[in-house]
Amino acid sequence: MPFKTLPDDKNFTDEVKRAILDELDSFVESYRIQNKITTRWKKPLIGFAGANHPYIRSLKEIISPTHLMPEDVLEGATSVLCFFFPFEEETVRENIKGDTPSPLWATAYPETNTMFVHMANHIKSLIQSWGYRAELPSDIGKISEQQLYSNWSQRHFAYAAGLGTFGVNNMLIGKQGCTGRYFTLVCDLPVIPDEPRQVENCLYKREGKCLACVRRCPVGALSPEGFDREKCFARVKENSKQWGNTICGKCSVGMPCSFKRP
Ligand code: B12
Repeated sequence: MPFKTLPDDKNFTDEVKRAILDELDSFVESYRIQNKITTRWKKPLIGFAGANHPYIRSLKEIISPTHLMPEDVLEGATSVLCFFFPFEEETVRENIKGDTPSPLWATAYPETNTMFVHMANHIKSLIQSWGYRAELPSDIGKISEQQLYSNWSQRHFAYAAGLGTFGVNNMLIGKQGCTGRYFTLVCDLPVIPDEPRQVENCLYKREGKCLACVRRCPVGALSPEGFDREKCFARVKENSKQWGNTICGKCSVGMPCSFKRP
C-alpha cells in the first residue's frame, strides 16, 4: 500500500488523486511518443462521483430506465473516477473558422477516444496494484436513430463528480472550459467522493447574458430553452461524410467558456 494515510480519510483521497494525476502525466507523455499522434491535451482534471450519491441513483429517472448504474459495470463499486482531458488551444482555435470541422478537431476525436481506452486500462492496473478493483464501462458511444442518447452518460457522472455544470451549448463546462473530452472508470476505492458544483459555470445561466453559442451553431440547434438533438445529429452526420466521425464542435470553440469558467 503506497499511501501514508488510511482509507476513508480525506488525506487518503487526496493522495490517491495525486498518484493518479502523476501517473497520467507520464502515461500521456509516453503514449504520444509511442503512437506518433497529432493530438495534444493539457493536464487532465479528475474527480470521484459517489456510486450512492442521490444524483447518480436518480439517473434512471432523469435519463432513461436503461441507463446503467456503477454496480452494473463493477459489482461493489464505490465510486466513478471521472477524467476530463482538455484539448491544447491550437486544436480549438483552428476549429473556430468556417462551418465545417477543422483537421485538428477531426483528428482529436478518434485519437482521444483510442487513447482513453489505453489510459483507463493503465489506471485500472494502477488501482489493482493498490489492492482495489476497477472496470471500464463498455458500449458508451452506442446510439441509434431511435435512441439518440447513451446508457452511460460520461457527463452526468462528471457533473456529479464536481467537474462542471451544463451550459446553454449543452456542453459540460469546467475549470478548464468545455473543449475536451470526458471518460470514466468505475472502481471500489474507499475514497471520499466529490460533490456537484452549486454555482453555474455558463455565463447565461449565471448572469443572464452571452448566448454566443446559440448565435454560433450552424444549424440553430441551441436555444436558452434547450438543445435540439435531432438538428445537431443531422449536422454531425453530414460532417461524418468528410471526416468519418460525427463531429462539429462550433458551439464550444471561440466561446467565453472554451478554456475556462467565464
Ligand atoms: C450521443 C452523443 C452525441 C449525439 C447526441 C447529442 C447529445 N448531447 O446527446 C450527437 C452525435 C449529436 C453528439 C454531438 C456532439 N457531441 Co456528443 N456524445 C454523445 C454521447 C455518446 C452520449 C451523450 C448522451 O446520450 N448522454 C445522455 C443524455 C441524456 O444526456 P445529454 O444529451 O448530455 O443531455 C443532458 C444534458 O443536456 C443535461 N443538462 C442540461 N442542462 C442541465 C442542467 C442540469 C442542472 C443538469 C443536471 C443536467 C443538464 O441534461 C440532459 C438530459 O439528461 C457522449 C458520450 C457519453 N457516453 O456520454 C458524447 C459527448 C456528449 N459528446 C461530446 C461532444 C464533444 C460532442 C460534439 C461537440 C461533437 C464533436 N465532438 O465535435 C457535439 C456537441 C453537441 C452538443 N452541443 O451537445 C462530448 C461532450 C464534452 C463536453 N464538454 O460536454 C461527450 C461527453 C463525449 C466525450 N467523451 O467527451 N453527441
